[in-house]
Amino acid sequence: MKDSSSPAVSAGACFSRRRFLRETAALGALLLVGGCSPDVVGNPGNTGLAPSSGLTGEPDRKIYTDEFGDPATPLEKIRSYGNYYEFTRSKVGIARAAAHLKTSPWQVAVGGLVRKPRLFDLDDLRKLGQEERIYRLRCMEGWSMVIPWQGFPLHRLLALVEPLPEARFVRFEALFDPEQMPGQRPDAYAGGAISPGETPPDGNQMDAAVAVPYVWPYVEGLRLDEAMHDLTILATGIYGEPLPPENGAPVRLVVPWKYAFKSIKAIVKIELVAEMPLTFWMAAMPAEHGFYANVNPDVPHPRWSQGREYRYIGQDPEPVLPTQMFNGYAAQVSHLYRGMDLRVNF
Ligand SMILES: Nc1nc2c(c(=O)[nH]1)N[C@H]1C(S)=C(S)[C@@H](COP(=O)(O)O)O[C@H]1N2
Ligand SMILES: [Mo]
Repeated sequence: MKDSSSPAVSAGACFSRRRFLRETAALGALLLVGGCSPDVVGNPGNTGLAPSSGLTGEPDRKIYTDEFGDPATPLEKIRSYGNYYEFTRSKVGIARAAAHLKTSPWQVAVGGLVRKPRLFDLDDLRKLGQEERIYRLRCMEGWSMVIPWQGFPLHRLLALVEPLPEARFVRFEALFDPEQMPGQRPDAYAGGAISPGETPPDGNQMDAAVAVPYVWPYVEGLRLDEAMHDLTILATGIYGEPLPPENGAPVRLVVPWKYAFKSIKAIVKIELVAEMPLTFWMAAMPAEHGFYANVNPDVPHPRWSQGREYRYIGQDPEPVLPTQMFNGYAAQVSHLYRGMDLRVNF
Protein backbone atom coordinates (compact mmCIF):
# COMPACT_ATOMS: atom_id res chain seq x y z
CA MET A 1 0.00 0.00 0.00
CA LYS A 2 1.22 3.45 -0.87
CA ASP A 3 2.23 5.64 2.05
CA SER A 4 -0.62 7.74 3.25
CA SER A 5 -0.31 11.49 3.19
CA SER A 6 0.86 13.07 6.41
CA PRO A 7 -2.57 14.53 7.24
CA ALA A 8 -4.06 11.04 7.13
CA VAL A 9 -1.32 9.77 9.41
CA SER A 10 -1.84 12.52 11.93
CA ALA A 11 -5.57 11.87 11.90
CA GLY A 12 -4.73 8.24 12.63
CA ALA A 13 -2.50 9.25 15.50
CA CYS A 14 -5.29 11.38 16.85
CA PHE A 15 -7.60 8.42 16.57
CA SER A 16 -5.30 6.11 18.51
CA ARG A 17 -4.69 8.72 21.17
CA ARG A 18 -8.42 8.78 21.71
CA ARG A 19 -8.49 5.01 21.95
CA PHE A 20 -5.55 5.02 24.37
CA LEU A 21 -7.22 7.59 26.58
CA ARG A 22 -10.44 5.66 26.52
CA GLU A 23 -8.76 2.42 27.52
CA THR A 24 -6.93 4.04 30.39
CA ALA A 25 -9.88 6.06 31.61
CA ALA A 26 -10.98 5.69 35.21
CA LEU A 27 -13.61 3.01 35.65
CA GLY A 28 -17.03 4.09 34.68
CA ALA A 29 -15.94 7.65 33.96
CA LEU A 30 -17.63 9.29 31.03
CA LEU A 31 -14.89 10.32 28.72
CA LEU A 32 -15.07 13.27 26.43
CA VAL A 33 -12.04 14.03 24.33
CA GLY A 34 -12.10 17.11 22.19
CA GLY A 35 -10.05 17.91 19.16
CA CYS A 36 -10.53 14.86 17.00
CA SER A 37 -14.19 14.24 16.65
CA PRO A 38 -15.89 16.31 19.33
CA ASP A 39 -19.36 14.86 18.98
CA VAL A 40 -18.33 11.28 19.59
CA VAL A 41 -18.55 9.95 23.10
CA GLY A 42 -16.78 6.71 23.85
CA ASN A 43 -18.26 4.16 26.18
CA PRO A 44 -15.56 2.03 27.79
CA GLY A 45 -16.41 -1.61 28.31
CA ASN A 46 -19.69 -1.22 26.58
CA THR A 47 -21.99 -3.40 24.58
CA GLY A 48 -21.52 -1.16 21.61
CA LEU A 49 -24.26 1.20 22.56
CA ALA A 50 -23.55 4.34 24.50
CA PRO A 51 -26.21 6.43 26.13
CA SER A 52 -26.15 10.01 25.01
CA SER A 53 -24.28 12.33 27.32
CA GLY A 54 -26.60 15.23 26.79
CA LEU A 55 -23.53 17.31 26.03
CA THR A 56 -23.75 17.06 22.28
CA GLY A 57 -26.72 19.35 21.87
CA GLU A 58 -28.85 16.40 20.79
CA PRO A 59 -29.87 14.91 24.11
CA ASP A 60 -31.64 11.82 22.85
CA ARG A 61 -29.47 10.88 19.93
CA LYS A 62 -28.20 7.34 20.17
CA ILE A 63 -24.41 7.15 19.81
CA TYR A 64 -23.03 4.06 18.13
CA THR A 65 -19.56 2.74 18.87
CA ASP A 66 -17.96 -0.68 18.58
CA GLU A 67 -16.61 -2.56 21.61
CA PHE A 68 -13.38 -0.53 21.46
CA GLY A 69 -15.37 2.69 21.57
CA ASP A 70 -14.56 3.41 17.92
CA PRO A 71 -17.33 5.46 16.30
CA ALA A 72 -19.67 3.92 13.75
CA THR A 73 -19.50 4.97 10.12
CA PRO A 74 -22.28 7.39 9.18
CA LEU A 75 -25.14 5.78 7.25
CA GLU A 76 -24.53 8.06 4.24
CA LYS A 77 -20.98 6.71 3.93
CA ILE A 78 -22.07 3.08 4.38
CA ARG A 79 -24.57 3.57 1.56
CA SER A 80 -22.35 5.55 -0.78
CA TYR A 81 -19.13 3.50 -0.88
CA GLY A 82 -18.75 -0.26 -1.27
CA ASN A 83 -18.68 -3.15 -3.71
CA TYR A 84 -21.59 -4.81 -5.51
CA TYR A 85 -20.39 -6.34 -8.77
CA GLU A 86 -23.88 -7.47 -9.79
CA PHE A 87 -24.51 -3.79 -10.46
CA THR A 88 -21.19 -2.09 -11.12
CA ARG A 89 -17.46 -2.27 -10.56
CA SER A 90 -17.52 1.29 -9.35
CA LYS A 91 -17.30 1.74 -5.60
CA VAL A 92 -19.54 4.77 -5.68
CA GLY A 93 -23.00 5.20 -7.14
CA ILE A 94 -24.07 1.70 -6.13
CA ALA A 95 -27.09 3.08 -4.28
CA ARG A 96 -28.50 4.57 -7.47
CA ALA A 97 -27.65 1.48 -9.52
CA ALA A 98 -29.34 -0.87 -7.04
CA ALA A 99 -32.23 1.38 -5.98
CA HIS A 100 -34.90 -0.53 -7.91
CA LEU A 101 -33.88 -4.05 -6.94
CA LYS A 102 -37.06 -5.92 -6.03
CA THR A 103 -36.39 -7.20 -2.51
CA SER A 104 -39.89 -8.33 -1.62
CA PRO A 105 -41.27 -10.94 -1.90
CA TRP A 106 -38.07 -12.88 -1.29
CA GLN A 107 -37.26 -16.43 -0.37
CA VAL A 108 -34.14 -18.11 0.92
CA ALA A 109 -33.96 -21.84 0.16
CA VAL A 110 -32.03 -23.74 2.82
CA GLY A 111 -31.14 -27.32 1.95
CA GLY A 112 -28.44 -29.75 0.92
CA LEU A 113 -27.16 -32.08 3.64
CA VAL A 114 -29.90 -31.32 6.16
CA ARG A 115 -32.70 -33.29 7.74
CA LYS A 116 -35.33 -30.57 7.25
CA PRO A 117 -34.87 -28.48 4.10
CA ARG A 118 -36.99 -25.37 4.18
CA LEU A 119 -37.93 -22.13 2.42
CA PHE A 120 -37.70 -18.98 4.52
CA ASP A 121 -39.57 -15.85 3.51
CA LEU A 122 -38.78 -12.43 4.98
CA ASP A 123 -41.23 -12.82 7.85
CA ASP A 124 -39.71 -16.16 8.78
CA LEU A 125 -36.27 -14.54 8.82
CA ARG A 126 -37.39 -11.55 10.88
CA LYS A 127 -38.83 -13.93 13.45
CA LEU A 128 -35.35 -15.33 13.96
CA GLY A 129 -34.33 -12.07 15.60
CA GLN A 130 -33.43 -8.42 15.20
CA GLU A 131 -30.43 -8.11 17.52
CA GLU A 132 -28.08 -5.21 17.10
CA ARG A 133 -24.44 -6.12 16.36
CA ILE A 134 -21.93 -3.34 15.85
CA TYR A 135 -19.08 -4.83 13.83
CA ARG A 136 -16.05 -3.65 11.93
CA LEU A 137 -16.24 -4.53 8.23
CA ARG A 138 -12.77 -4.67 6.65
CA CYS A 139 -12.49 -4.84 2.85
CA MET A 140 -9.47 -6.52 1.33
CA GLU A 141 -8.81 -3.29 -0.57
CA GLY A 142 -7.67 -1.56 2.62
CA TRP A 143 -10.68 0.31 3.93
CA SER A 144 -13.01 -0.43 6.80
CA MET A 145 -16.20 0.76 8.41
CA VAL A 146 -17.97 0.24 11.74
CA ILE A 147 -21.53 -0.83 11.00
CA PRO A 148 -24.49 -1.26 13.35
CA TRP A 149 -26.31 -4.25 11.86
CA GLN A 150 -29.60 -5.81 12.87
CA GLY A 151 -29.91 -9.51 12.36
CA PHE A 152 -29.60 -12.90 13.98
CA PRO A 153 -26.88 -15.51 14.36
CA LEU A 154 -26.77 -17.90 11.42
CA HIS A 155 -26.61 -20.88 13.82
CA ARG A 156 -30.22 -20.18 14.75
CA LEU A 157 -31.34 -20.82 11.17
CA LEU A 158 -29.01 -23.81 10.73
CA ALA A 159 -30.39 -25.45 13.88
CA LEU A 160 -33.88 -25.34 12.36
CA VAL A 161 -32.86 -27.32 9.27
CA GLU A 162 -30.77 -29.86 11.25
CA PRO A 163 -27.48 -30.39 9.38
CA LEU A 164 -26.54 -34.02 8.75
CA PRO A 165 -23.23 -35.40 10.07
CA GLU A 166 -21.73 -35.34 6.53
CA ALA A 167 -22.21 -31.57 6.27
CA ARG A 168 -18.83 -29.84 6.63
CA PHE A 169 -19.28 -26.55 4.77
CA VAL A 170 -22.01 -24.01 4.08
CA ARG A 171 -22.43 -22.62 0.58
CA PHE A 172 -24.24 -19.30 0.00
CA GLU A 173 -25.66 -18.11 -3.30
CA ALA A 174 -26.78 -14.60 -4.19
CA LEU A 175 -29.57 -13.61 -6.58
CA PHE A 176 -29.04 -14.30 -10.28
CA ASP A 177 -31.21 -11.92 -12.28
CA PRO A 178 -29.46 -10.22 -15.23
CA GLU A 179 -32.60 -8.22 -15.99
CA GLN A 180 -32.23 -6.43 -12.68
CA MET A 181 -28.49 -6.80 -12.27
CA PRO A 182 -26.61 -5.36 -15.26
CA GLY A 183 -23.24 -6.66 -14.06
CA GLN A 184 -24.46 -10.21 -14.70
CA ARG A 185 -25.10 -9.64 -18.41
CA PRO A 186 -22.61 -11.41 -20.68
CA ASP A 187 -21.07 -8.21 -22.05
CA ALA A 188 -21.03 -6.33 -18.74
CA TYR A 189 -17.30 -6.14 -18.15
CA ALA A 190 -16.08 -7.18 -21.58
CA GLY A 191 -12.64 -5.98 -22.63
CA GLY A 192 -11.88 -4.68 -19.17
CA ALA A 193 -14.22 -1.77 -19.80
CA ILE A 194 -15.08 -0.47 -16.39
CA SER A 195 -16.26 2.74 -14.89
CA PRO A 196 -13.95 3.05 -11.93
CA GLY A 197 -15.63 5.95 -10.18
CA GLU A 198 -13.21 6.21 -7.33
CA THR A 199 -10.05 4.20 -6.87
CA PRO A 200 -9.45 2.36 -3.60
CA PRO A 201 -7.80 4.48 -0.93
CA ASP A 202 -4.33 3.16 -1.66
CA GLY A 203 -4.59 4.20 -5.30
CA ASN A 204 -4.71 0.66 -6.65
CA GLN A 205 -7.29 0.18 -9.35
CA MET A 206 -8.74 -3.22 -8.60
CA ASP A 207 -9.10 -5.36 -11.70
CA ALA A 208 -8.12 -2.56 -14.04
CA ALA A 209 -5.74 -4.70 -16.05
CA VAL A 210 -7.84 -7.83 -16.01
CA ALA A 211 -10.92 -8.69 -18.00
CA VAL A 212 -12.14 -11.33 -15.59
CA PRO A 213 -14.74 -13.82 -16.79
CA TYR A 214 -17.00 -13.66 -13.76
CA VAL A 215 -19.17 -16.69 -13.14
CA TRP A 216 -22.56 -15.74 -11.71
CA PRO A 217 -24.24 -15.96 -9.29
CA TYR A 218 -21.94 -14.64 -6.55
CA VAL A 219 -21.11 -17.58 -4.29
CA GLU A 220 -19.50 -17.66 -0.87
CA GLY A 221 -18.73 -20.34 1.67
CA LEU A 222 -17.80 -21.04 5.26
CA ARG A 223 -16.62 -24.07 7.14
CA LEU A 224 -19.52 -25.36 9.26
CA ASP A 225 -17.83 -24.38 12.54
CA GLU A 226 -17.29 -20.84 11.20
CA ALA A 227 -20.92 -20.69 10.14
CA MET A 228 -22.03 -21.87 13.59
CA HIS A 229 -19.91 -19.25 15.42
CA ASP A 230 -22.06 -16.75 17.26
CA LEU A 231 -20.34 -13.76 15.61
CA THR A 232 -21.60 -14.92 12.19
CA ILE A 233 -24.92 -13.29 11.42
CA LEU A 234 -27.49 -12.88 8.72
CA ALA A 235 -28.25 -9.16 8.62
CA THR A 236 -31.56 -7.64 7.61
CA GLY A 237 -31.00 -4.08 8.82
CA ILE A 238 -28.56 -1.21 9.42
CA TYR A 239 -29.00 1.58 12.00
CA GLY A 240 -32.42 0.22 12.92
CA GLU A 241 -33.73 0.49 9.35
CA PRO A 242 -34.26 -2.25 6.79
CA LEU A 243 -31.08 -3.02 4.86
CA PRO A 244 -30.75 -0.70 1.82
CA PRO A 245 -30.51 -2.50 -1.56
CA GLU A 246 -26.90 -1.39 -2.05
CA ASN A 247 -25.87 -3.02 1.23
CA GLY A 248 -27.38 -6.39 0.39
CA ALA A 249 -31.14 -6.24 0.95
CA PRO A 250 -33.11 -8.03 1.98
CA VAL A 251 -30.65 -10.38 3.68
CA ARG A 252 -26.87 -10.72 3.67
CA LEU A 253 -24.18 -12.58 5.53
CA VAL A 254 -21.83 -10.72 7.89
CA VAL A 255 -18.64 -12.48 9.05
CA PRO A 256 -16.75 -9.73 10.88
CA TRP A 257 -13.34 -11.43 11.24
CA LYS A 258 -13.01 -12.10 7.49
CA TYR A 259 -12.41 -9.78 4.55
CA ALA A 260 -15.69 -8.25 3.52
CA PHE A 261 -16.01 -10.14 0.23
CA LYS A 262 -17.06 -13.15 2.34
CA SER A 263 -20.10 -11.17 3.54
CA ILE A 264 -22.30 -12.02 0.57
CA LYS A 265 -25.29 -9.80 -0.25
CA ALA A 266 -28.80 -10.65 -1.51
CA ILE A 267 -28.77 -14.30 -0.46
CA VAL A 268 -31.33 -16.64 -2.07
CA LYS A 269 -29.83 -20.04 -1.27
CA ILE A 270 -27.95 -21.65 1.61
CA GLU A 271 -26.73 -25.21 1.18
CA LEU A 272 -24.99 -27.55 3.57
CA VAL A 273 -22.33 -29.44 1.62
CA ALA A 274 -19.52 -31.96 2.17
CA GLU A 275 -16.81 -30.29 0.06
CA MET A 276 -15.27 -26.83 0.25
CA PRO A 277 -17.32 -24.69 -2.16
CA LEU A 278 -15.66 -22.79 -4.99
CA THR A 279 -16.43 -19.14 -4.31
CA PHE A 280 -17.00 -16.34 -6.82
CA TRP A 281 -13.66 -14.68 -6.09
CA MET A 282 -11.66 -17.91 -5.90
CA ALA A 283 -12.89 -18.70 -9.41
CA ALA A 284 -12.29 -15.20 -10.79
CA MET A 285 -8.92 -14.31 -9.20
CA PRO A 286 -7.58 -17.38 -7.38
CA ALA A 287 -4.15 -15.90 -6.63
CA GLU A 288 -5.74 -13.08 -4.64
CA HIS A 289 -8.66 -14.79 -2.89
CA GLY A 290 -8.40 -17.81 -0.65
CA PHE A 291 -11.31 -19.64 0.89
CA TYR A 292 -10.58 -18.52 4.46
CA ALA A 293 -9.92 -14.82 3.85
CA ASN A 294 -9.35 -14.12 7.53
CA VAL A 295 -8.28 -10.54 8.15
CA ASN A 296 -4.55 -10.84 8.81
CA PRO A 297 -2.09 -7.94 8.88
CA ASP A 298 0.83 -10.39 8.56
CA VAL A 299 -0.25 -11.91 5.26
CA PRO A 300 0.00 -9.26 2.53
CA HIS A 301 -2.25 -9.18 -0.49
CA PRO A 302 -0.17 -10.01 -3.58
CA ARG A 303 -0.38 -6.35 -4.62
CA TRP A 304 -0.27 -4.47 -1.30
CA SER A 305 0.28 -4.72 2.43
CA GLN A 306 -2.64 -5.55 4.71
CA GLY A 307 -0.98 -3.92 7.71
CA ARG A 308 -3.12 -0.80 7.79
CA GLU A 309 -6.55 0.36 6.82
CA TYR A 310 -8.43 3.55 6.16
CA ARG A 311 -11.26 3.72 8.68
CA TYR A 312 -14.17 5.46 7.03
CA ILE A 313 -15.99 7.54 9.60
CA GLY A 314 -16.84 10.51 7.43
CA GLN A 315 -13.81 12.63 8.27
CA ASP A 316 -11.48 14.43 5.89
CA PRO A 317 -8.93 12.99 5.89
CA GLU A 318 -10.10 9.63 7.16
CA PRO A 319 -7.96 8.10 9.93
CA VAL A 320 -5.49 5.31 9.17
CA LEU A 321 -5.43 2.47 11.71
CA PRO A 322 -3.29 -0.62 12.12
CA THR A 323 -5.20 -3.68 10.91
CA GLN A 324 -5.76 -6.17 13.69
CA MET A 325 -5.48 -9.95 13.57
CA PHE A 326 -8.91 -11.41 12.76
CA ASN A 327 -10.10 -7.80 12.50
CA GLY A 328 -9.93 -7.50 16.30
CA TYR A 329 -11.96 -10.66 17.00
CA ALA A 330 -8.97 -12.95 17.72
CA ALA A 331 -10.08 -13.77 21.27
CA GLN A 332 -13.37 -15.12 19.91
CA VAL A 333 -12.21 -16.93 16.77
CA SER A 334 -8.51 -17.85 16.80
CA HIS A 335 -9.31 -21.31 18.27
CA LEU A 336 -11.03 -22.15 14.97
CA TYR A 337 -7.64 -22.06 13.20
CA ARG A 338 -5.37 -23.65 15.79
CA GLY A 339 -2.57 -25.56 14.07
CA MET A 340 -3.37 -24.16 10.62
CA ASP A 341 -0.80 -22.32 8.52
CA LEU A 342 -2.62 -19.07 7.77
CA ARG A 343 -0.26 -18.23 4.91
CA VAL A 344 -1.20 -21.39 3.09
CA ASN A 345 -4.84 -21.16 4.11
CA PHE A 346 -5.22 -17.48 3.22
N1 LIG B 1 -23.57 -10.45 -3.80
C1 LIG B 1 -22.46 -9.71 -3.53
N2 LIG B 1 -22.04 -9.62 -2.27
C2 LIG B 1 -20.94 -8.90 -1.97
C3 LIG B 1 -20.20 -8.25 -2.99
C4 LIG B 1 -20.68 -8.34 -4.32
O1 LIG B 1 -20.10 -7.79 -5.28
N3 LIG B 1 -21.82 -9.08 -4.55
N4 LIG B 1 -19.05 -7.54 -2.67
C5 LIG B 1 -18.37 -7.89 -1.41
C6 LIG B 1 -17.33 -6.95 -1.06
S1 LIG B 1 -15.88 -7.05 -1.95
C7 LIG B 1 -17.47 -6.03 -0.06
S2 LIG B 1 -16.21 -4.97 0.35
C8 LIG B 1 -18.74 -5.93 0.70
C9 LIG B 1 -19.20 -4.48 0.73
O2 LIG B 1 -20.34 -4.36 1.51
P1 LIG B 1 -21.02 -2.93 1.67
O3 LIG B 1 -21.14 -2.35 0.29
O4 LIG B 1 -22.31 -3.14 2.35
O5 LIG B 1 -20.05 -2.12 2.50
O6 LIG B 1 -19.77 -6.73 0.14
C10 LIG B 1 -19.37 -8.03 -0.26
N5 LIG B 1 -20.54 -8.80 -0.66
MO1 LIG C 1 -14.32 -5.98 -0.55
